[in-house]
Amino acid sequence: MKIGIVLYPTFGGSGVVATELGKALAAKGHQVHFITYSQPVRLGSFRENIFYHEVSVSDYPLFDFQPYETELTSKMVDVVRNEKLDLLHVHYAIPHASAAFMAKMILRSQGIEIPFVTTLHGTDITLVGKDPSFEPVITFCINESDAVTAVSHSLKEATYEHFKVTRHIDVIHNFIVPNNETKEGLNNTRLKYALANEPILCHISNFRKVKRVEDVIRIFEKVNAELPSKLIMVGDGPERYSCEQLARKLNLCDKILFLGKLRDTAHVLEIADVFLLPSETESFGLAALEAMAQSVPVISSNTGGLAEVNKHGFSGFLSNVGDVDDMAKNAIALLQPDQMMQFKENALAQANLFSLAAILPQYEQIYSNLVPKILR
Ligand code: GMT
Repeated sequence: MKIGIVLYPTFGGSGVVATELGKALAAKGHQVHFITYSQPVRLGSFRENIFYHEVSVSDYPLFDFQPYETELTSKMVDVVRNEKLDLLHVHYAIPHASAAFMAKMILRSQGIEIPFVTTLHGTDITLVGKDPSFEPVITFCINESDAVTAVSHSLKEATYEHFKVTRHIDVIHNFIVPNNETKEGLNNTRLKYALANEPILCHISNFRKVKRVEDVIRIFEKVNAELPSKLIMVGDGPERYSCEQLARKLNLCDKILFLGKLRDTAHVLEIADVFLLPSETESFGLAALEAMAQSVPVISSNTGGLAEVNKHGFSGFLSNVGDVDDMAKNAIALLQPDQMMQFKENALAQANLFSLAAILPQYEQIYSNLVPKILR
């Protein structure tokens, strides 16, 4: 099948899922055309069956705001027509689903029928999408998509709750990509970041308000007071500065490392003992799943879809949003030597439920329902 994938190319979870999905589809023999404004962070090097079409946004002086959605729509029309795509799969509703609808209508006027699948990732519904100014467009595009998927049951429910959506939504969870690298030299790397007996706590995000990164520091302060440890912070965003200031104020600078953005987080996770994700809302929590896939148990809030990923008392613990005391208490409990190995094993077992092998056929099934003649 020839599939166009429209995505945000950044470090955000929706871009990661879309890119890894495209790579996996290409490895299975589908032809995949990524359409976005810069090269997706996780795309990596040259691979068979993968094509990348860049949307360039013109800088015409008349516009105070460049019309990205229009340029994206034109690029979708061009790629569908010239590469003879069978289907478009757009990740994140705004503005990808509305651009896909417009592209579909333009192509129909030219005698080309193209179905499009919309995957809802979270903030397009829970934060941005709830803004009343977006509501009519989002509702319309979801209802007009040929298929819609949400990354958790919780997100599906939130979509029905906040929008006048009447159509069916399939739930397809985020997934992990198998990592076959050997973990040689792990102890040496670990010793560069922490003393032999010091646990390493870790947080990875885009440092937006929704991630409650200051809670990460507060939790760490409490854990460190009882169990001397280290905290590794990965990522960057609007809240990083205030977070660094808090670390200085609490006199924890020699205990907390801010590494900034990393393309590949697996190597950091390999040396971590606990992953902290105290988000205000989280439709799924791909970062938590990626941690568990490296055998790192998760201390998280119990919001959104996190309970579908992190199992309380098994792969980690869940607490109410903002309850840093409970999160610290739970982190200390699972860092006890008699508990830690079990939680690490459980975390990996839980992550394996979301394997690529289990999730990929669910997307392929949706595609084949829309483009039956290709697969049958
Ligand atoms: O986490 C973010 O802020 C990025 C955001 C995105 O859209 O790129 O992530 C969302 O999509 C991920 C992939 O489906 C989910 O795993 C994240 O939970 C979700 N983020 C939120 O709901 C805050």
